[in-house]
Amino acid sequence: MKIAPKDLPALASEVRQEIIRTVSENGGHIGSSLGVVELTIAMLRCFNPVQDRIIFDVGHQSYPYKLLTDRAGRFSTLRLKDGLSGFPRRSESPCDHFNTGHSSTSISAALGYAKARDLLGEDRHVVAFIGDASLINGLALEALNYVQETKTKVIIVLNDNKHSISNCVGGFSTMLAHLSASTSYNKIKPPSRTPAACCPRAASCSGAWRASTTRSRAS
Ligand SMILES: Cc1ncc(C[n+]2csc(CCOP(=O)(O)OP(=O)(O)O)c2C)c(N)n1
Repeated sequence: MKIAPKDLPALASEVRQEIIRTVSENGGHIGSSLGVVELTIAMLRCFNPVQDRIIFDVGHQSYPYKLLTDRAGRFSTLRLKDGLSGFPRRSESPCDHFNTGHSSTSISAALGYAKARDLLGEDRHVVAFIGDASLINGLALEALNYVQETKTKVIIVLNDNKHSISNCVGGFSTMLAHLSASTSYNKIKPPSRTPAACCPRAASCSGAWRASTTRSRAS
């Protein structure tokens, strides 16, 4: 089942409530996950989380992804013994492709997955999902430099929320601020606001969420 575009705000609200409810009980990273609910929904409507490789940087922002892929029924066990991890874990789901926790590793990991895909002749997208603070560390910059060199297709989704542990500072942060205020960026922004509505792909992740929450609430 694929959720209609008009129902997506309600879905985002349900996801947020579930995260707040669970983190209030179990603790965890709340702001980073609440900040990427719509972005995660949009990603899951554009990419197939099993077939494609979505790689979260740090992974502290992956709670909406866990809920919307196959873990809504187990979400109340987040960060409990034998429960769901607070970070992506391959052992937890076929939708998690890279175990994380440290920052700035996603682009180099994505490059590895993309190279493997090309060598094996596979057809899948490889996506690094990275925050603006993680992007400016050495490992991420080296990988960025190498992406251009290899000509391998890697999609980088930058979550530029201007925050790390505190406000982001420095040249990169200023450059991104200028970019987001530029005329050319603001020309392409309005149409890109509706990717969730226009992307036809999307494994029925939002459907998986509805089905599993219904199950877990019934039991
Ligand atoms: C190597 C390493 N250094 C420091 C941290 C601690 N840390 C966790 S999240 C974070 C900031 C992440 O900020 P950003 O990439 O902008 O993501 P956001 O929280 O905004 O989603 C840091 C420094 C870490 N996980 N790994």
